Amino acid sequence: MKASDGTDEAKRRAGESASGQVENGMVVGLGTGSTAAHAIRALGEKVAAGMEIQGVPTSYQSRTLAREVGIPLCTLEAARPDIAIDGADQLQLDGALVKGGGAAHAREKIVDTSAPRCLIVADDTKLTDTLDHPIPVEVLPDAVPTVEQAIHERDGDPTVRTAQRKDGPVVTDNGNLVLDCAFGPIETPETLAASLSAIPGVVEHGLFIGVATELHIGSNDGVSIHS
Ligand code: ABF
Repeated sequence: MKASDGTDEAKRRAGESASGQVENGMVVGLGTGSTAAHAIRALGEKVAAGMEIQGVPTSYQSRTLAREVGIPLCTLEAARPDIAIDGADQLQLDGALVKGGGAAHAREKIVDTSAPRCLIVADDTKLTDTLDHPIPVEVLPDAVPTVEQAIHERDGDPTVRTAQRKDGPVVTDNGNLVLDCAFGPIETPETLAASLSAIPGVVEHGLFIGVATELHIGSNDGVSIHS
């Protein structure tokens, strides 16, 4: 299989591969990002062809796209997903992930962990032996200074995420801020995940450990599936 250069084609292959696991009658967690968007579009085509599914969106972005392509939506109050399909920023083959590049990781973690099957879709440039991507940490606005201090105490380097327009910080769907926290290579992701979760004021962080049940990895000429 050829290594990809992270093109949209490789993402499309991954997204469409995962959408092929969705069966009639299922409730589907709808992930965020450009790779998960391919899965949502493919599911929209299935709905147009007569398949009956419901989607639980993980963000404003995925809710908007699902509406556009005609996927009926529901909430976690109404039903639990049978399967979730979501993207990642970096991943190991054992399923440890960094997510949160879209600042949607809090709701993604709720929806992804509520499903018995969580399919992660990504192009092969995101695979790594050791996670070293900065970890997005969603923080209550009042807690930014104390969480920054706690990240430094854990040998991390936090940066408040700012909007591309540079006129202020990124605000999540939940009204919070995001600290991108660089730790260098992360040898024991589960230990760091537990340590970040313990900081007061942290709403959720982007380390997803033991959540993924299947990885659909797109390349230039195909998809490899790891479970
Ligand atoms: C979401 O979108 C994230 O948790 C992850 O940060 C990002 C991946 O985006 P893309 O597929 O566009 O690279 O799933």
